[in-house]
Amino acid sequence: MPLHPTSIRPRLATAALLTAAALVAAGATPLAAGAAPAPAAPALAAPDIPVASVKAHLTQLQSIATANGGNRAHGRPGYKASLDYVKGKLDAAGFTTSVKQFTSGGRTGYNLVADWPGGDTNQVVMAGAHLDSVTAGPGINDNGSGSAAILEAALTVSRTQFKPAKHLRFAWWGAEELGMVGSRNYVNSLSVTDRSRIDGYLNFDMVGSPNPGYFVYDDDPALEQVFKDYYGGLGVPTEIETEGDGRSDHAPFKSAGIPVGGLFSGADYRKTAAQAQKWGGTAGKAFDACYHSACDTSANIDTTALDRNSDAIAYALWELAQ
Ligand code: DTR
Ligand code: CA
Ligand code: ZN
Ligand code: ZN
Repeated sequence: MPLHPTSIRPRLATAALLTAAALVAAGATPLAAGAAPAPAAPALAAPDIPVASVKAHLTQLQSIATANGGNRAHGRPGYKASLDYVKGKLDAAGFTTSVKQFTSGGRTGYNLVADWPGGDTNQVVMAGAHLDSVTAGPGINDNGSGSAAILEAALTVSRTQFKPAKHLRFAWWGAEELGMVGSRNYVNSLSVTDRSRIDGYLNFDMVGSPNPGYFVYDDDPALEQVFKDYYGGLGVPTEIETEGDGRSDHAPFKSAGIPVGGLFSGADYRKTAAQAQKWGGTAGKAFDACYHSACDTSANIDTTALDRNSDAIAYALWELAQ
C-alpha cells in the first residue's frame, strides 16, 4: 500500500487488483496452494545527503561562471560547461544520460536527462532543476542550488546502489530563464503514453536562499505530503509555495496532467515578521536579495537550508520510488 492515502497515480495497486481479478475470473488460483506471497522488500530509509558535497558542486558552477564571463546563461559558454560538468559526474556514476538540443532566441540550448537503470519504466519518479542562470550573474542560488542538490541525490542513488521498484529519472533544464523553454520542449517531445508513465515530477528551483523560507508546492496532495512529513520530522514549519505558481519548470508538466511537487526557499519577496519568528533570518528583507543579480555567487547560500532541502529531496525520492 502507498504510504499516503491520496497517492500520486495509484496505478500499480489498480493494475495488481485487475490482474488478480482477471485470474480469478479465468478460474486460476492467484497463488499456489500453501505458498506464501513473497514478502515485500523492506523500505530503505533515505540516506543523508552530505551538504559539503552539494556545496562542492556549487563551487564548481561558480568557477565555471567566473571562467566564462560571469554567468551560466542560455546560449553562453558557461551553460554548456555547466552541463558538461553535471553530465560527467552522472556518466561516471552509471547513469544513462541524454542531451537534447533546442534553439531559443537564436541560440542553442540543451536539456540533460539522466536515467538510473532499473525500476518499472511505467512508473517514473522524476526530479528536475534548471541549470541556466540569467546573464547578470553566476546563478548559484538560482539555480545552481537545485541543480547541485539533485545531482548529489543522483550520485547518492549510485553510491548506495539504490534499487527502487519505480524508475528514477533526473533532468537539468536549459533556458528556464527565457520562459521554461527546455522543460516545455521536453514535455512536448513526450508521447501521451510516455507522459502517462511519469508518476510525479519534483521541481527544485532555488533551495538555498540566504534568508530562507521553507515552501512546499501544493499542486499534488501526495507529493506535498511527502515533503511535509520530512519537515514535520525535523520540527521545521513549512508554508505553501505561492510566490512562483507557474513560474518554473513544473508548469509544463502540470499543464500536461502530470502530478507535480517541489520545494522553494524564496526569491525576491520579503520575509515577514511572522516568518522570521518561525524560521529565523531577517524580517523585511528579501529571501534572496541577490535574485537575478551579479551577487548570486557561492556566498549567496544558506548552508542549513541547502542541507535540509537536499535531505528532503532524498527523502522524497526514496519514499516515492520504493
Ligand atoms: N526561481 C525563479 C522563479 C521563481 C520565483 N518564485 C518561484 C517559486 C517557485 C519556483 C520558482 C520560482 C527563476 O527561475 O527566476
Ligand atoms: Ca544532509
Ligand atoms: Zn531565475
Ligand atoms: Zn530559477
